Amino acid sequence: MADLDVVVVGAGFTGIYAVHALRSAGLTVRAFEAGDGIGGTWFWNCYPGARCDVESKDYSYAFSPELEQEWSWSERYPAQPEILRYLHHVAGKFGLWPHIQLNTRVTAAVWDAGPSTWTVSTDDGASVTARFVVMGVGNLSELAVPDIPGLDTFEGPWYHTSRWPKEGVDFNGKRVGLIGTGSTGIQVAPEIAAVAEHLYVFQRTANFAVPNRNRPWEDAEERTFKESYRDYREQARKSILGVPVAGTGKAALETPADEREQVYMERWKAGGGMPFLGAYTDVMFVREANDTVAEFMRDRIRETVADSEVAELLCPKNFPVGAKRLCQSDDYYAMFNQPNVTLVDIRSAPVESVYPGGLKTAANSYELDAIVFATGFDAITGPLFAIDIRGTGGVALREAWARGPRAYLGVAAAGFPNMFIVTGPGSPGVLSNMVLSIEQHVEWIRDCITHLTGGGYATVEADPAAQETWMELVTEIAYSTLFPMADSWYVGANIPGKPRAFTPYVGGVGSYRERCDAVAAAGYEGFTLGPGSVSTA
Ligand code: NA7
Repeated sequence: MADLDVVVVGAGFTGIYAVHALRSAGLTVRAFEAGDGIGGTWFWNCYPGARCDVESKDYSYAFSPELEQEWSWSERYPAQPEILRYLHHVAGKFGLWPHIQLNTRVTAAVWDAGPSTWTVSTDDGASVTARFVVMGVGNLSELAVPDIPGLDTFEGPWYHTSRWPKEGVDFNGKRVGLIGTGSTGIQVAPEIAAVAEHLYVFQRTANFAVPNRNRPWEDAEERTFKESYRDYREQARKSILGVPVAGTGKAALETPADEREQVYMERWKAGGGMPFLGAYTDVMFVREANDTVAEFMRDRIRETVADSEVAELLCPKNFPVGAKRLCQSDDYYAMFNQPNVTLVDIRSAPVESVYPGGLKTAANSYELDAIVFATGFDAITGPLFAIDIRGTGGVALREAWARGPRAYLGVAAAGFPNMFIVTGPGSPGVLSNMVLSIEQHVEWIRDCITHLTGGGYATVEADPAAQETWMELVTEIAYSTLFPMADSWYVGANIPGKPRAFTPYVGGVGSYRERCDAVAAAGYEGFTLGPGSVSTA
């Protein structure tokens, strides 16, 4: 006997849809959410300038044509508050609030083979049992703050962008140090520079950033687009990254340089990152082809930033475009022309310590009133390891994955029956349009549970051999591309001591969906289904 059919961990895009989809399939469900609001990533990352780098028409649920038609996005790229409003609308429209428990952090999930249930414990001291657990913990929810000597002595406030005070921060007249120049740092920097007396940007690695060309979404444009939304979603489902991208169909290296330059310039003027990665067939496969994009982007930096030394320091040189998340900003590079902004190279002169009045690098000291860490996350595995997950025989997930994460189809780990991971390692997840991938996973999980219940099965577990074969395929595809060729959170390089592993499936969300569907059609090939049934209260 179990209290519930399914416990969902998290109430971001995954948890919200999982509650709806699983309840619609007749299951009893409860989602636990650590925050005091829904939204997951978009609840926590409320720093100024936070904005999605996938267009709003793509970064939205496709499961309900009615929702799709009734909701209006105001901008091409949605800002964090608007995404939250959207998720609130979804939760209200589909009656999900009663099934989401806020302010409750899941601390442990333990499999009990006897009754075939999970016991899920929460930080309020309570626990529930469930037939299934769906991990919707997000890939970027376990924040990383560098261990800098003396940080505890700093007299001013310091912030991590993903735990931004809800009431906001007033940097007016302040000297602010920003550490981190990834997607987040590049978004928050111009916002701080607009008000601060001085902004010091401490850069360890320069990143590529392309313009958003963000703009309001006009009513007429929206109306026309929405007429063919269904067809558009279908194209997205069959695409590589989960967003339809028009490529030239040609190889960059077989295209005359002037023609290539024209294609890149058109894409630069149109804005967005994915059109660059998909412009030519060889961009993410051949370094020399990728270099043509990289050099184009470096030229744009050089023509934007007035001080040539600063411009050169801002030019990424050591990794292919796209191997780190391609950042997007309309004003980051131009910001360095402001007199109140200084770029500090902490690659050549690393940060040594923080002292009460500021920060010291190997070359200089900087008097600061506040420090902002945009230093990212212990990605993908961090949020799962933060929960004491124990599968068959009491084995901890963090032990099972000590040498790197493994999951069959990126959705289920051998040794952890009846536990599903949404957009986990081995799935397109973080290298795709997350909302599209989340929906695909949730629907696959719903269908799997329905199949089990209907077929008189109590358990489903990934076979170790199928899992190994899958992860080998994931690795083989990854290493035929340039995606793993950077020290990024994609490979865990940002966390000291973390085993290096590139686990996203980069073969395309279309082919991934086909593989998942084929596994289901073959009676969940590669999974062992255990007989029995578990009743719920
Ligand atoms: P990222 O992309 O992991 O960026 C983190 C940044 O912080 C990056 O520039 C890092 O430099 C820098 N960093 C991290 N640790 C340190 C230390 N110890 N010292 C100096 N600099 C450091 O995180 P974001 O939040 O920007 O973006 C995460 C994802 O959110 C993004 O990819 C999108 O998918 C949305 P490094 O490059 O490691 O040298």
